[in-house]
Amino acid sequence: MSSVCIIIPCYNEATRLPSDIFLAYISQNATVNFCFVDDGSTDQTRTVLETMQTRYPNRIEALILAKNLGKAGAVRAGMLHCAGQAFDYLGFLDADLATPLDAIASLTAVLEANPELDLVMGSRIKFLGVDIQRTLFRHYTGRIIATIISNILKLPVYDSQCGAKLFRAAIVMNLFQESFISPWLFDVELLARLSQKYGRPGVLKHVAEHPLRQWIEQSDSRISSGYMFRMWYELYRIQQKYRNV
Ligand SMILES: Nc1nc2c(ncn2[C@@H]2O[C@H](COP(=O)(O)OP(=O)(O)O)[C@@H](O)[C@H]2O)c(=O)[nH]1
Ligand SMILES: [Mg+2]
Repeated sequence: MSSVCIIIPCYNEATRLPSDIFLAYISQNATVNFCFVDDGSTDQTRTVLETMQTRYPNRIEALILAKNLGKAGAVRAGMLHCAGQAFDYLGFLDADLATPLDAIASLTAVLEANPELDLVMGSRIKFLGVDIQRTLFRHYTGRIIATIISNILKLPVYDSQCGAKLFRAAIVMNLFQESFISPWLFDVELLARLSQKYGRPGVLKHVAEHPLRQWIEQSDSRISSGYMFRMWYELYRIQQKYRNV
């Protein structure tokens, strides 16, 4: 059976993190492990994570960062930390479980069934039969940003920013080696790095999107409204850095 480790970046998640759901999931899914990364939180996140770790010391790790690095830095630290361990697949999900944990099995199944794929990304596509809940504002802004990103990358990617991604472990060390320009748009950089590695359209054989069955946006986002302005500058810098891809 393939083993999976999921990185959960956590910034001031002490009251929001659904520990019970994680612990119940661990008890029912023998092949899935978690690495929670405390991203320099100023609340009790560290205690919450270490308490979970004591319940399943072999299956849950709490990686504590002294300084706040932002989501990209926290995910990168967790991925690099786990890349040397004996997992088949490494991925990440948001701490608020906007993507429920049962997505792990469906994303794993996609990589298992398609040996040429290095990355499967959850995609929040709203259609009949799935449960994608986002405010109208976040839906529209998200769709505009995603479309611009798709054009910058020159890839037909629908939802680069979805916080649910699973990688074949062998690719992780290389892909996450260099630090990211942007704390929130690192997914764009990951796709640009894969384009660099495989060329375009070669990358299309190695990355797939998979529609999520459920995504329930949690209202208390940790992204500040001021970031909406900074984001455009970061996108510009990413475009400049990877312009020869
Ligand atoms: N805002 C924020 N979130 C971080 C940071 N580091 C890690 N995260 C995690 O990034 C994930 C996504 O955050 P969230 O507020 O749910 O973002 P959103 O749902 O995309 O608006 C959560 O698991 C956070 O705990 C950070 O420095 N700031
Ligand atoms: Mg969220």
